[in-house]
Amino acid sequence: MTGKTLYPRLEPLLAQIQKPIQYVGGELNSRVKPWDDVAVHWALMYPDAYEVGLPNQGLMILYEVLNERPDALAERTYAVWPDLAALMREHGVPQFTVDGHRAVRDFDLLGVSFATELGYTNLLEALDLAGVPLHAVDRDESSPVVVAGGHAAFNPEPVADFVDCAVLGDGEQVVGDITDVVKAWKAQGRPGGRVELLARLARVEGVYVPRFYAVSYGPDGAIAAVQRTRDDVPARVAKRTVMDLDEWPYPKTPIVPLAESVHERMSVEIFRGCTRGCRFCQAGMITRPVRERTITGIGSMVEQGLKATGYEEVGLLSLSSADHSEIGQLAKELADRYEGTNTSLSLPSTRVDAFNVTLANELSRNGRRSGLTFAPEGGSERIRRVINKTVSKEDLVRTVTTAYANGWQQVKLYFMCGLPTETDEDVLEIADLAVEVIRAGREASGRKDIRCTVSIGGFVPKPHTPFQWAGQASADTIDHRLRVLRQAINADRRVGRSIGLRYHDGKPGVIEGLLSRGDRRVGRVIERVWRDGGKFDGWSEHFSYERWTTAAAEELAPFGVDLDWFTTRERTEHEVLPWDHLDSGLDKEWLWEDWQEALSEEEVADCRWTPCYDCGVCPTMGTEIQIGPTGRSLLPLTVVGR
Ligand code: B12
Ligand code: SF4
Repeated sequence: MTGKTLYPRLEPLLAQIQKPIQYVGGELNSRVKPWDDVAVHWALMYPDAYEVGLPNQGLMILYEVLNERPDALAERTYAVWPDLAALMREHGVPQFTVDGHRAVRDFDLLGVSFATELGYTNLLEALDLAGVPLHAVDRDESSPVVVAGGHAAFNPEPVADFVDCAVLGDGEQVVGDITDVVKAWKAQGRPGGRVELLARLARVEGVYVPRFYAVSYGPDGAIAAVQRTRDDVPARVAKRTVMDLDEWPYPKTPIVPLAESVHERMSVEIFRGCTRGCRFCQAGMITRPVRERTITGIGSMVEQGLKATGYEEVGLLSLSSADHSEIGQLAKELADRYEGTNTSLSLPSTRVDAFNVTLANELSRNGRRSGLTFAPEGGSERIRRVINKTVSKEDLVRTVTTAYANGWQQVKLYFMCGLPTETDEDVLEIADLAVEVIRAGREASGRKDIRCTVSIGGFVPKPHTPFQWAGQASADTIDHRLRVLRQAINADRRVGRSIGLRYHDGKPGVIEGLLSRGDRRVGRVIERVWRDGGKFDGWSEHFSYERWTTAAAEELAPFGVDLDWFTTRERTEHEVLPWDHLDSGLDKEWLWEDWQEALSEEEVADCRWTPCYDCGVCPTMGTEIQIGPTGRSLLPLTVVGR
């Protein structure tokens, strides 16, 4: 019987593993609906451990949207740690959902959220544990339709062999459309089998079915063409965009994790999209245009969410939260409303801007002023012009100093290393900056115990950004620059001991680069790595660079390409990119111009406040920038439990 609980078989295994709590389900606000009451069953997977996957905002939204439908149910599944996976294989227990502990292979659909490409091997592991054939073409009607979504799905080509569909863009509406198609096909007695179902899904806006598109390659190894193999599917697949966020106030009842997780607070997304135009930022590019939630909408989500969860901290999230047109008023009114209660408010990392310190001060009225995070991203003013994140050194030091003077003890600064055109000197300026920040901060605050943490990530060029043509810096280059930076920071011990340096070596970034800009040929590398034992590639203790380089060398050789070809090679203007048939709305010509402007260190403005500069998104997608101020207010205030 499908949909039956596996818990009696799973429970004895839980006693033998670490952190069993993550597999038991039953969290506050989680749901288990009766299997036979609904027509369509979704399993939703975040392909990483529970502690990372549970707080994922995207899946939490889809879980609720689907479970609100009377004709559908959705349950969650996460990547299983190797200790339990081994026992599951030994005892024949398949991949299961944590809600009803039902077998994933019993569901009609398996939706997988790819926020990062490093989750690909975990998809293969889950499919194998589930007893679902790895390759989409080998699946029959008894297997769920595997649907990829999330930002990485904007280039799903490396996993094209393993997924049945990829969904581009916002998921709130499209999951409903997919549910309708599956429901109708089942009610009609499954006409035409799996292929007909996939053909119907391929006609849903935003849904890409890779098997209906054939890729050919030229003698230089680059793609010659991507052509559809059926007339009834679109030549290019366009992304979905939800235009009125107030109509989608999800999650209304966020799930509260049972075990420790990376994000133990409630999150309210205050707007979606970003037009700041940071050239490295895929999230900003593919989620255009900006769509704000109104201040009243945010107020009621905060209130309802706190009531539903019992959380005492609310994060006001977006890609650049201080840019909400009414953020000042919002911060003040929320701080007023929750003053004297246990509820604290926070913003995620912000741009370097004195206004943001004022905002953080306002929001922290109820809490401690422990840490503030800024993301200048580039060490020198020159490189910040290249990436279009312009802030002068003086402004940066002034802003951070203001934070220390206002009682913040710890400031975290995010940077990237390996950016296009970068030299050692650009990276060494990070050390100068950090030293100056500490010196000025000590002076302004009169304290010696202030700290600055410099956190550095290797830059990975991403599809649908102006840097999609860039050659990625090699692991050796990254490691060399990090080494000279560390030496420079440690050069002056009196200041250096107040500066923390956090970084990863350059190797995982190279593999992320392969998976980000790869094409279908990279699928063989992923499969080989998984067969050789690779999984949890986002975790340094599980990641093996050698496993990836060996697999890449062997699996790509027959095609005459290699790891460098996909990563450190700069692309030419007219090369067919693996994702050209997937439409994020951005004009390829505009992206190229922006890439050229990056190289000549020219900046581009934010179209929220300046005239449209024709990136292409709004006319192509029928969307528009949607910002306030609305002039509305959060008032009247509700007094909440003091
Ligand atoms: C903005 C952002 C943040 C912001 C805000 C988070 C937020 N809004 O949820 C802040 C700064 C707070 C943040 C913090 C952290 N983040 Co963060 N964050 C992001 C980022 C850039 C975008 C997330 C986002 O906008 N979410 C908004 C939701 C609504 O959008 P969404 O998830 O894309 O989902 C929509 C669609 O994509 C689609 N969709 C998604 N999945 C699916 C699946 C199907 C089947 C379908 C049909 C549709 C669909 O529908 C959804 C609704 O429209 C992602 C990278 C990325 N590419 O997604 C990293 C990312 C998720 N973060 C990451 C990390 C590590 C963190 C931190 C742990 C960092 C830290 N050490 O503190 C914390 C923890 C926060 C947490 N886990 O909740 C990692 C996760 C790594 C992993 N192993 O999976 C990512 C992938 C970045 C990275 N490459 O490393 N983050
Ligand atoms: S089309 Fe114009 S207004 Fe719309 S996101 Fe692009 S630049 Fe901005």
